[in-house]
Amino acid sequence: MVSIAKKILQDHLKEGKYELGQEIGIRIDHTLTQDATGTMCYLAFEAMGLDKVKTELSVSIVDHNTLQTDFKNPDDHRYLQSVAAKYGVQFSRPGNGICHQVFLERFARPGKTLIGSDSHTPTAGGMGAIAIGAGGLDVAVAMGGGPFYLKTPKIVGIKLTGSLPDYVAAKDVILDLLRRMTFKVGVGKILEYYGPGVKTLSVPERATITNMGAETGATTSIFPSDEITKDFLKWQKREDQWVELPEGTDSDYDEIIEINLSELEPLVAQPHSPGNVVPLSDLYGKKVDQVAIGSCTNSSLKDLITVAALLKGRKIHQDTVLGISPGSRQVLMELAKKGHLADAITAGARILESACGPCIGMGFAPKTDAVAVRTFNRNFFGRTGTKSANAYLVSPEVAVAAAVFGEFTDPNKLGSYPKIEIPSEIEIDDSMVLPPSSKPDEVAIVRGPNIAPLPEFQPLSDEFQFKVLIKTEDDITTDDIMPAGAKILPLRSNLPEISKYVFEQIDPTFPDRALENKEKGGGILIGGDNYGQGSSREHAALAPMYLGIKTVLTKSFARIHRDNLVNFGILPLTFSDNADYDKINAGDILEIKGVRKTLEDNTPITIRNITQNFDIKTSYDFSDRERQILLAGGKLTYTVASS
Ligand code: MIC
Ligand code: SF4
Repeated sequence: MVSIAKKILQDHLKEGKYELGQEIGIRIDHTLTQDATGTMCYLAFEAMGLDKVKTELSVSIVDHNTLQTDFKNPDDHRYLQSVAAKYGVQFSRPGNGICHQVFLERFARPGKTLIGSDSHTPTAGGMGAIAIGAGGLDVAVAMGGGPFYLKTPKIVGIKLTGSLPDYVAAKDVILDLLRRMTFKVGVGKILEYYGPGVKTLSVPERATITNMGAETGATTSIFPSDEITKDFLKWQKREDQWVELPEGTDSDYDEIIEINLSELEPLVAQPHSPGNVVPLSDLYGKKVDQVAIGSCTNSSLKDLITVAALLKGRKIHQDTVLGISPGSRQVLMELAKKGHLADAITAGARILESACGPCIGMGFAPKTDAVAVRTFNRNFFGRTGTKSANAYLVSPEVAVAAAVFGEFTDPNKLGSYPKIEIPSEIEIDDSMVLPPSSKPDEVAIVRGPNIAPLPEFQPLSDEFQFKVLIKTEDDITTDDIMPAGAKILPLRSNLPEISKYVFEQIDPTFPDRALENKEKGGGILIGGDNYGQGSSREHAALAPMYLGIKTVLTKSFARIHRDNLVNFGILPLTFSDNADYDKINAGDILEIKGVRKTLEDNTPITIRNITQNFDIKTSYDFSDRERQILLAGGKLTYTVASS
């Protein structure tokens, strides 16, 4: 037998040889976009000049930019709606829910391949799909029928045994894995779950685990498709879409990690990293100012019925505020119909929109120096919208206990674990998903003033002399490079404007310094390990490109960001000898000569430090295709030229 992941990848193989570490191109069945990355993605799709998407299914979901404090968000929504209608894309309107939750409920199918312009696309792995997060440009190319390229991954078997004790949740499974793997160890791997513990987990629980698998750096995570998957699909009135994907056995995996669910305890990821995991008991008694429940990790009907059941008959602590964002309109409607919403509101919860909301700093920011407890997947510095706040990531059960008692505490204090009842039948109402137009020629694309055109892409120059504009530490996130939040996120469709905020939280002088230097040859960024971890936002590559950044030289890169840099014609290079990292100073002038020929010959690039007079040897692992993309000045020029 082979693992499920290998079987799906091999069934979809279009290019390359399935050999560990070798680049393969796979056929993509489904695509997903959200609005904050979607506008750039569809601008790129438009530039490709095609009439219609070529995938089996493409869905555009509006869930990030929903605050609508002025015209910008609704301009984006209208643009996305018109583009979807014209090019054959399903459009999930604002209010319909968070992209991954909506996709899981209404679209995900076992055995399919999905790429999405959001790093938590692996949520659909809970349904047995190979679901991978990517940059918007990669998604645009896949919508145009092009393959998606990745290195043949290692398949790691995560063997689940036992069953979860009361008050220990699916969230604790992935937090445990993060604690063990330390985040970023998943790079180049697919995490595939198997073993007797699998059948104790519902599809939404599996999806919580695959969702946050993104934080390990893994390419994706996947569960088998079994009777439980079939029941979930039946519940969603999509039973005909079920196919069985039987779980693998020990010998199918390159590596095995065993988790005994019965031995787990509630866990917490402390600031400012999802990998900074400790037992909840270490934090007992610590005061909590804010609790937020929701996000694509923990906002399913099961999660929120549990939350409501725990809140029923109680009041939240007077020093703690509680916000709940249901994952989808379907979840919200069911909560409302069955009285769960009333239980939560009576307890003092504030019901927020079915959208990303506080997870990406779009409202509900905590107070100064707050301890914010969240059921989300990321707690990066500044992401709550309040720089001095400290965010902790927990399960919904632990979050409720914190809201009720005003401190981190043992959720058993809430009494015996509630027996919850998930309605056996729910109403399926897809009226907030607009199908594409039957008369696409008549659809005009609506471009409000917030939709700026894509920048021009130039072929790679042969020689650069550039300045080190910033030297960063390890684990720089794409939130550090291109922050989100209520002020900056609405600028996602306007590159010149959003570029003014690059590295805002680390060095607000960066954009001006970069622009000043742009005409003099541009800049180079120096980074440590795992540079660009986190979100898939290609603005973390596009905006630096706009500011004249030509090269990023680091100890190592996170996968999606590295690919985004290549896609926008910025050279992602790594140090051959990490000792050189220490020698370089911000402000140094560096030089690369004859880079086109070096890339064509696939030989190492040497950078001269002119200021300090020494050579820096660098490495890269570009495939032939990636070298062509870089030489062409990015993937869009490359794709248009080669189609
Ligand atoms: C995130 O959780 O960081 C985001 C916001 O969903 C991003 C996408 C984006 O930046 O638009 C992601 O996860 O890829
Ligand atoms: Fe939205 Fe947060 Fe999920 Fe990103 S992680 S898709 S911001 S809910």
